[in-house]
Amino acid sequence: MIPKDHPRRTSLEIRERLVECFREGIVAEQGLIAHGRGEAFDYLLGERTTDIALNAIKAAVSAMFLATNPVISVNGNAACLCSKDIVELADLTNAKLEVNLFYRSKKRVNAIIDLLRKNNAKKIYGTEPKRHVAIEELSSNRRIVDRDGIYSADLVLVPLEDGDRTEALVKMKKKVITIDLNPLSRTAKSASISIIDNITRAIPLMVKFAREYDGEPIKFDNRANLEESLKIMRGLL
Ligand code: PTJ
Repeated sequence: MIPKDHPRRTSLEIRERLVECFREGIVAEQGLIAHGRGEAFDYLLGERTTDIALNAIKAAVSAMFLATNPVISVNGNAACLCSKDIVELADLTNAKLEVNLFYRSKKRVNAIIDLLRKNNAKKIYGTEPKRHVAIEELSSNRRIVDRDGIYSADLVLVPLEDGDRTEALVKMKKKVITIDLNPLSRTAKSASISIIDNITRAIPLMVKFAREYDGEPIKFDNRANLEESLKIMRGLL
């Protein structure tokens, strides 16, 4: 359908994949709209991983290795676009995988679990109601978390997130890493490490860096990271 020589082929293929995942019940309708917002910011970044994002990626991977109980929170868009690499990143960093949805339904949780399993995920948290606990500060469905997963984690990777939960997790004294193309979002501003990049580029790079990581902790200043990312966008404008 998309010509091989189309100059915007990668971007159009990502859209096709999201539509396919929407039809399979993995991505929420709203996930398609959220992606469109992301695309607009990606355009301003020049649709590439900037050096500043690469620094954030390295700091994030190092923090995951150094955490005691890291968890990767998986939503519809993340599962659709990066399941294989998410599972590999979890394996390499010894992180747990937890399905946590804003537009939660049992059907979508199951569709996402199936996709993760197809990509070799073993244990997946967030699926058994008897282990669910609520994050008190939150009123959205994201408040439902696994007591042995996000609830007890010291670090949570939350790609494509809404600001409320990031703020709540930070209040719970957890380190929060996000991947969000919008450096102005509440999520990006409140996270400990914000990777301002497209998840489709960021997660494979996290896997690559995790394979090479030498164990050295990496210092990181998120405020400077966001300012630099905005500067790059302003430059392109
Ligand atoms: O699967 P669910 O039910 O948990 O729902 C997932 C969505 C994404 C619909 C939900 O979390 C949502 O509504 O998110 P928001 O509040 O729209 O925030 C999504 C953020 O991710 C926005 O700041 C977008 O700019 C950003 N974003 C969208 N696509 C990408 C992205 N960031 C990185 N890579 C992308 N491909």
